[in-house]
Amino acid sequence: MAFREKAVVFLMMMMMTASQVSHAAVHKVGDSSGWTIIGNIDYRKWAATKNFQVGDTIVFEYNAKFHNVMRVTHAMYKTCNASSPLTTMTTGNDTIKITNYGHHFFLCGIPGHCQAGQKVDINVVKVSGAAAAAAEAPTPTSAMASPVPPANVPAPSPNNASPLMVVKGGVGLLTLVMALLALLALSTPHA
Ligand SMILES: [Cu+2]
Repeated sequence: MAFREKAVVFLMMMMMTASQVSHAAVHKVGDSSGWTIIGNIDYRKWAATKNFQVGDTIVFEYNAKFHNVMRVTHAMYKTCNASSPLTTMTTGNDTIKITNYGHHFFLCGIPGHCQAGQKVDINVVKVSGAAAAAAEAPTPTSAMASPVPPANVPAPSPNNASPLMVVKGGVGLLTLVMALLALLALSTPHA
């Protein structure tokens, strides 16, 4: 593997690490109010203020005597149909880990509650550009195990392909910084 390719792999690993860190958010439905019909909480508004990502966790906190959480289809969500939910949760502190993009519809199955507004549409929007590519790329396990070239490989010479080529037509300062970091990390063992 050429030095430049190693730099690219390393760069992608760093970007994935960065995106994983920033993705692991926990969203409590209704914030401090939780999952309820008291106070006419606008869960549509609540959801609109959030940036849901794959890997995030959704928490429904409520009094299990009065409410539950049903995951339903879009049609059921629209009509508040609680007759055949995809899943039903009843602990009062239910967590759902988002594993895929798209809409995730939930409602309270207690009669009248969904009609009163106890329903939420968690829309996980696909992120665009480099972040998405990094997030979706398979984990390079072997590269992760040994990102440093073997000792018998000559150290990269100054006229070797520069990682700066990687960011040609680039995606900004962050990428440039990461490329430089990757270069540093790759060259250090040979210094
Ligand atoms: Cu309810």
